[in-house]
Amino acid sequence: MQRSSRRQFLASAAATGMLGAVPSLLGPSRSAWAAPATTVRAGTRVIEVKGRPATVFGLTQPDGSHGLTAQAGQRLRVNLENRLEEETLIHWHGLTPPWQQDGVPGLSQPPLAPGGSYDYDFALARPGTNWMHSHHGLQEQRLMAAPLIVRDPAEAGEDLQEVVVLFHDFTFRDPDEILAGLQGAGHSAMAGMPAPGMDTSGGHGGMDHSAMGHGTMAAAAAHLHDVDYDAFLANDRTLDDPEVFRVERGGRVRLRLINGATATNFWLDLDSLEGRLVAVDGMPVAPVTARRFEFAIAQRLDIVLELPQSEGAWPIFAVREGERARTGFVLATRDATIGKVSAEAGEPAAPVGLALESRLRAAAPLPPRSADRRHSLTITEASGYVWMLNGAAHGAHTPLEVREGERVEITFTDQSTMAHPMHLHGHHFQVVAINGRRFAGALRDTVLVPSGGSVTVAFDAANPGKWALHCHHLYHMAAGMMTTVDYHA
Ligand SMILES: [Cu+2]
Repeated sequence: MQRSSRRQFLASAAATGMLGAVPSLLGPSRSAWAAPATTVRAGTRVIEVKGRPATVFGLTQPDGSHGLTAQAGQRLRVNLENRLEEETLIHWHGLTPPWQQDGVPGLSQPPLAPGGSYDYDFALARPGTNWMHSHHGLQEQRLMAAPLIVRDPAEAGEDLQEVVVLFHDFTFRDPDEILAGLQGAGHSAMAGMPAPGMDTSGGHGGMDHSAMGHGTMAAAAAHLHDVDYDAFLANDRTLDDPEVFRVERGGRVRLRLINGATATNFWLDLDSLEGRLVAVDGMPVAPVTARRFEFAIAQRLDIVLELPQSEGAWPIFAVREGERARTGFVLATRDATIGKVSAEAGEPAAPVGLALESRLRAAAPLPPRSADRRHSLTITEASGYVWMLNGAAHGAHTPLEVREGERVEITFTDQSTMAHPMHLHGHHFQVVAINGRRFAGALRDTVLVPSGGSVTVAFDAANPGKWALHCHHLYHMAAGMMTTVDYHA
């Protein structure tokens, strides 16, 4: 893009209300989805964070709306335009397209050159709260991420207000410098801790495995964060100026929540309200009622609220694990007074683990069947900020062998000092064991594997292609933590 046209784009972005106060992330509902294709522009936007302007990326339709809404049973037809001065490529997280349209550079298709465009066209098999984000470099850190909501036509008549919120961890720093700092300084957050395994070839070097198999975290060695942030965002806003969704007294609300953070696990905190968790990663679960929900990187939570029959304002928070820092938004009736909400919780949030995961049960589990094939993936780290699966960084990895039609199980065993949100593309897996204890857990696409723990997932190999399987912590993925599942029809 020419510099002048970029300036015009920013000016028009400002004119259409994209500076700071976006009333809603999603445009009007698109009942006439069939034709023509929707244009989505990968471009830049200016948002305001803590009183400072910040140029970030965005995935914006020509009418200014950020993100997409579609209908299950129809086709996703998108013309993706690259309006940046660098390459990009967008992954439809939670959808199961043909693998050539999955948006992973170098695996599904080449990255999209500046000024170029790609047409995507595939069937939307199921409804769900999903998202789309860059899978190129570290662009996701600069907010190349937006909601991708697939509505269920069967729910169209329901008296249920939809509230869509994408959470993010924000930094004014250059993500490339953050990664270089992590690689150059070793694990700065781990100073004073026992050295992790130094054996880059095997994955059994030097780690103390004493916590394995006991269902406990490797608490002494585990750490929660390796990147510091300037702010945490909910639909681009902080709690200094949160988005306010107007709701009806006694109304029913479906929260569609997306953890779009690159390196932050949150606790979703309903504060004074109780909510019914009805889906994770867009896939229905037997409802779980609670006030607080573990919410790992890249996961989604669909929570139904029955609001009180009174005027009121109800803040909803996402608290960074291990810290008091939080972001959020507010539900408020028309005449309610909205007070100031602190960006700090009263006390630090606990680490995010698998307490919720172990309670989840898929509403429609996989048919019972013994595994035709079992893979194990051991997670290790090496000095210089190298993160590996089975002792190999991406590029040196061996693709996991699978044949079409098989029931496949993968056991992730985490021998590193951090938890890792593991994401499989092109499929939904069922969580079937935690630390060796079997159960018929949730169907989803991203599961957290805690330090010192193990998680087994099962899936049916019904979507042949070349699929990424990786840690969704952006810097871990960039530092090697990705392998592939590759099979043919
Ligand atoms: Cu990771």
